[in-house]
Amino acid sequence: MALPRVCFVIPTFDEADNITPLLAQVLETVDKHGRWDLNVLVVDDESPDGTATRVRAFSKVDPRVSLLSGVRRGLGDAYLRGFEHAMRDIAPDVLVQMDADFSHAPSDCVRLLEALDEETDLVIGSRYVAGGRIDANWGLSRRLLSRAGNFLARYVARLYSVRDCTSGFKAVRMAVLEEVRPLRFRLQGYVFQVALLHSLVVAGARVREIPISFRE
Ligand SMILES: Nc1nc2c(ncn2[C@@H]2O[C@H](COP(=O)(O)OP(=O)(O)O)[C@@H](O)[C@H]2O)c(=O)[nH]1
Ligand SMILES: [Mg+2]
Repeated sequence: MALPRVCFVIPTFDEADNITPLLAQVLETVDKHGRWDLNVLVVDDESPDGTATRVRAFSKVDPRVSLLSGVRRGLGDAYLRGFEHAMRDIAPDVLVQMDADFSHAPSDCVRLLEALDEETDLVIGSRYVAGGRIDANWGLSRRLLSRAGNFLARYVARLYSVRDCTSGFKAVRMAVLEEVRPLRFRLQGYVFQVALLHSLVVAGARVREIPISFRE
């Protein structure tokens, strides 16, 4: 039987120092399990620090990594371009969102994928369930913003049952993402995550959260 095809969509802006070690670690840790047919799409918005050059160099050595370059129109726009491109060119069974700056640990990738079982359509890497952590470097204002965003999402957008509505570390079944296509909202960071989650929940996605360690 063919392995489930997974595509990581990783947005980058000025991540030249992070992207090579991040790609290497994600590929290594996921490959070790041999349970997924892995692909990575980096969505870079003409980062002035030359992130794209690093990604191109990596993809010459490992063609499972590819690059989508575009003009900078915010994080939400980068994700949507990435999702559409991945669906068209890679046609994965599962799509994963992950940051490039090591906020999301490559060592958490396997648990994220494993949690996407038969009863689950969307796995959220969550800072706000038991066992979830945020490192001490995350300043008070960032913590408050994150808490406030989650409060609004949970009680205003009626996503009560989800603890971390603004997480950018998720694995979603393509079949469910297809249900909510085409996504048209062009929103920034946190709000994009809430809008995407809201669409998926309204479409009937069965959600599960797993604890992660979030690093600044
Ligand atoms: N393609 C693209 N990536 C972005 C943009 N802004 C941020 N990113 C990337 O998105 C991820 C999360 O961004 P970051 O600034 O760390 O968000 P924060 O951790 O919530 O402050 C990182 O991998 C960034 O490099 C953007 O405008 N375009
Ligand atoms: Mg970050």
